[in-house]
Amino acid sequence: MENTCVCTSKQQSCLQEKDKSSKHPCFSLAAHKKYARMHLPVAPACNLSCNYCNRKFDCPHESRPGVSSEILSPRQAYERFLYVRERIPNLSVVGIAGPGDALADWKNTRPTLEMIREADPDVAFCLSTNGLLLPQYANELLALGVEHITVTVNAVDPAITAEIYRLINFDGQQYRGLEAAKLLLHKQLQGIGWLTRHGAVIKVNTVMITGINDQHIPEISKTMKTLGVTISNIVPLIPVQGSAFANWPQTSMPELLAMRERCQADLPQMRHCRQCRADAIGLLGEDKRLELIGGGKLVSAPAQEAI
Ligand code: CLF
Ligand code: SF4
Repeated sequence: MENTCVCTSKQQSCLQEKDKSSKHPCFSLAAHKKYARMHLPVAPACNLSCNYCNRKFDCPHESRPGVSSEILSPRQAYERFLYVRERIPNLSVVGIAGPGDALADWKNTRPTLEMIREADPDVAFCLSTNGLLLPQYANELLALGVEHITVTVNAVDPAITAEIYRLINFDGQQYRGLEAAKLLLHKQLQGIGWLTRHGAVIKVNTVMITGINDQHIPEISKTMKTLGVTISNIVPLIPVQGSAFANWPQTSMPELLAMRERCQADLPQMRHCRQCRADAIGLLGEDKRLELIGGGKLVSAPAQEAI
């Protein structure tokens, strides 16, 4: 059996999880050179304002900042999937990774996945989110067959969370400061715990921000372990022009590697993330999008009105 990245557990639940992830290029190190994923950029809206984000670009949680993406309608995304599936036989995963938040744009994410599932019962679904709406959609996600979910958790202490997010838009209201941080954290923990208990495979992304959450990351790993998270992906802060952290120091590779080593005892670490675009297609790090689709219509993801 091909196994997930680093876990060597022989427990039944873990073996089932390994099987689920055996063709997932992000959750399985062994799969990443064999199986391709495609992202469908159907979700431009977002309900948060992270201090490292400039909404002219993709969500940095699961994409490389600095490149604008085209936005597809659910129907266009479905057609793209059919087109790509014909040309990439080792396509194993369809992911929704923004360019905003997949759950904040559920009205687009859901029909996209529904149409694809109807045409293909086997392709795995994957989704990344900031987690604010996880409890709300967790049931539907599993019903649609989304078994791999990435949640960005940058802190488990609201005082630290509050330094990373400027504002949260939830249920028609805006929240700021500690109130916003507590709300986000509560929803993240609730959603992650529920999903792992119901069989989903969860990866937690953490943006390492020197001087804000860097010394706190081991605490995040410990908490995520207790919630049943499978793998951690610690990514560097990339200061993006126009964001609140534009002048913050970029996390260095040595700092990042040392932190992964430190957290490894609690959670397996992803080390092969390519911080790919919200419209990436192909093997990780070998994007086939231009070759298959051409330049496409490049547009900036619109900032959500309320933020
Ligand atoms: Fe896409 Fe993310 Fe699913 Fe992978 S990417 S939604 S888990 S299918 Fe993978 Fe790309 Fe890193 Fe993401 S290399 S940015 S971890
Ligand atoms: Fe930007 Fe929203 Fe992603 Fe935060 S969750 S980085 S605000 S797109």
